[in-house]
Amino acid sequence: MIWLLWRSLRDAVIMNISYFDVAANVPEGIEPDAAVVIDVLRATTTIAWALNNGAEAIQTFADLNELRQSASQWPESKALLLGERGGQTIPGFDLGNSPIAVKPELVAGKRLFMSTTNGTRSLHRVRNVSILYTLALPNRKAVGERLLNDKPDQLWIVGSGWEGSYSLEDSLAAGALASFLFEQAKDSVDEVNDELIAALALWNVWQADLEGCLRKASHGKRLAGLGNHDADFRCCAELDRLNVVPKQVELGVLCSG
Ligand code: 3SL
Repeated sequence: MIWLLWRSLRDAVIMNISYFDVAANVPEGIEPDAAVVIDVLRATTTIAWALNNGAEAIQTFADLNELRQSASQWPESKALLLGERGGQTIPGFDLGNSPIAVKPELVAGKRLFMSTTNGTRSLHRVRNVSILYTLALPNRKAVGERLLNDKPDQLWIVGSGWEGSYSLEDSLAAGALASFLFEQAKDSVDEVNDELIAALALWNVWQADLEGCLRKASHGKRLAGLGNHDADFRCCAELDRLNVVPKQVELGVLCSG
């Protein structure tokens, strides 16, 4: 009887979802119960694939000197430096920020020390939230299912954008996640802000052509201008392919959890 009462109370909890398109728009002075950070092109897609392919953990940094200092304390054979500035591999780093480069034979068992232009900034902004995941289109369902299980009262979805500006692709993925949560548990979720309603509308328009949306986005055009990124676009647009849930396990450290 008590068990049934507890279960119905638990199921009645409403997950209040807000979307913030860039780190600068995340409110100051309050914390949600859970946050999900998105950088579809390409940091959180790379994180999902690296953990899926056996990386031990991904440690993220905004500052390159701090990154090099931390990596130097790790056994060299177990560390890889990964990242980009302006979409290009950072000089001296092992890998750029491409999800197709984090192959199992390179990353399995390794700690990846990562810095990117925008994605790591958003992660840094919500690093104190007690449940923190990263999401891309390939692991949308896996993260969605985890959230349905966690049942946070307040959930913030945080996009990365480009240098402080809105990005179409992160908002598309925010809409993809929200749409999944509404489909699975429509009486237990609620949209708190207009940004989330707009993200859902964007998802409804583009869900049949995800790669088209990524290519239309200004950062998609920027990447295409840097050279052939066809394989990256295909990989970043692949919905629900991976079962991995990147979770922050200590400040700045993401593991498959
Ligand atoms: O801005 C970021 O964090 C990156 O994902 C950008 S890029 O796609 O690697 O250029």
